[in-house]
Amino acid sequence: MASPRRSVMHKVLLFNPRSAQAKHRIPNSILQVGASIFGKYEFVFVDGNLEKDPWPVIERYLGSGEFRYFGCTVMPGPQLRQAIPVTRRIKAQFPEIINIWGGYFASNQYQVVMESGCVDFVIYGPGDRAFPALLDALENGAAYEFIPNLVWKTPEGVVIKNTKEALLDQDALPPLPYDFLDGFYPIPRYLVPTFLGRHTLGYHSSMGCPFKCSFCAVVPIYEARWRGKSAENIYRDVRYVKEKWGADSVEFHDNNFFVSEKRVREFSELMLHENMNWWGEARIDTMDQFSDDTLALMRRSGCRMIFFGAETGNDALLKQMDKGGRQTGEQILRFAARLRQFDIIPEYSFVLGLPADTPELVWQQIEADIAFIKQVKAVNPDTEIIIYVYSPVPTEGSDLYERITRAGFRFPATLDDWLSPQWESFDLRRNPLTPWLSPAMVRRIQHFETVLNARYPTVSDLKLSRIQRQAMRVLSALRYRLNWFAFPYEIKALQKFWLRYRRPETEGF
Ligand code: B12
Repeated sequence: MASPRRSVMHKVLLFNPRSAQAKHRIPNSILQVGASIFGKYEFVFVDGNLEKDPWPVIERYLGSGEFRYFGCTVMPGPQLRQAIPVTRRIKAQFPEIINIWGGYFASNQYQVVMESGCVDFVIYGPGDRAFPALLDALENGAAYEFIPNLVWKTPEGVVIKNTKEALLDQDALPPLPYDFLDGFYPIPRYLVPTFLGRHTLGYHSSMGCPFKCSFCAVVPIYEARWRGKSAENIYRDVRYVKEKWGADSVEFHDNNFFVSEKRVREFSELMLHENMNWWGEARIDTMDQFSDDTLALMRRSGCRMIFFGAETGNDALLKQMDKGGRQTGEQILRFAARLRQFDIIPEYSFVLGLPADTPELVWQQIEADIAFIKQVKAVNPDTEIIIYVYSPVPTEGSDLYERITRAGFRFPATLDDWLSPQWESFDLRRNPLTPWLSPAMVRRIQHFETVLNARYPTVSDLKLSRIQRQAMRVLSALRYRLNWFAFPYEIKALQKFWLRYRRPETEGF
């Protein structure tokens, strides 16, 4: 196993809590945080996804007396189920250990995290410079008050958020320590079968997003900033994992992989002869500006499917969501048809159940969104549809945030409240604790989704045979045509007992 340089300094444990997913992607968050201290601090990785119970492993490491720092990445939802109890237990059993959290949940909810009494520091946003700077300061007893992207607490208990640093040049970041991770968890275990291939690599090539959609968790952290690695650097990493461990396809986990047409073209050209399928997330209005030539090149280079936040067909709502004022319902439909010509599958995600002034207006919008989704399917039946029930994120200052606060929405007041079953499903965007949505509205959305998914079974479910797909299609045809979605028990029963159907929106990707 390759090992970072020995040092007399204290060691660091980097933990990726379990996410409720059947297939375990490479833990890019702690991989990149590890890169930031590689060669400077000794550290170990613990991946909750690949440990039956991570506690004995963590306890053994921390019990050795060599460690002083516990770094944990946290996104909302299932990861909290391990992140909170493990961090609390460390505080109780190893009070000398300094607990540091990072990632989207820690960044957006830093106040409750810092008030929990078990987390000592939060890095909000990128940790590439902040994390080593914090460790250096703690090792040397130096001041950390001016380290950008750091949240800390005064001895009086006041939570202080330092300034935000500019996004770093992503090509200047240290290389990702794949070989080092491989010494803990063999990389092939992370190369999972997907619609794209048998050994799919998850890769993250850029930070942030240049847009300010008012419902999106990326906005409070990145404030419309974006920086990406060059096409050559991405290609170099992809090739490395392909050559060494047999990756045959790539999922790009960037918030927005397709910000720069130039970068996409360069990358596509490099990938032309690799025989690897790939997938990423984009914006419709941005990609609609791409030339036909670029779209054709992307497809030739292996781009099979692209995820887009379509959100809704209602132009006024799109505007309220701050979708840059450029995306329109007409464009969403036209673009679905355009991608069909290039044999690239659009994966459109919709957010249903946004607040409105009266319950009637909320209902009207839900019905309009359902009708619009059916229109998309009519224009391009291959479009994959992903439906989310709207879950607020703390985008203070946006119209939408004002509106939901007025409607009585509040985030949990303590860290442990996030562990309650209602809040966990809130994070999964299934059962929002949002006062403007009645249970009947949520049911209508969910029942429509069941019928839609049966009428058009997702191509990304590898387990479904042709006959199974056909059975679902036939069973749901009438309901779909007549908009008769209520209580689709016969479809549910078929999915549960015969097909063990996969829900793309909760399993992710
Ligand atoms: C990969 C991923 C997943 C994977 C997790 C795989 C794994 N490793 O275990 C899976 C598919 C399981 C997943 C699930 C969910 N995810 Co997710 N996921 C992502 C995604 C696409 C990439 C995360 C990543 O690897 N980033 C790469 C690293 C390098 O970036 P980073 O995490 O930001 O790390 C940097 C900093 O944050 C910081 N940092 C991070 N961790 C730490 C730790 C320490 C100690 C320090 C110091 C610093 C630090 O430093 C890093 C380097 O600069 C992000 C979006 C994104 N592009 O980041 C969404 C994202 C984090 N997910 C999100 C959500 C909501 C979910 C779900 C809860 C819901 C859903 N339906 O998607 C589900 C949970 C369901 C489940 N089944 O578990 C949201 C979070 C929104 C929010 N409110 O905060 C995001 C932002 C997507 C979005 N735009 O909505 N996800």
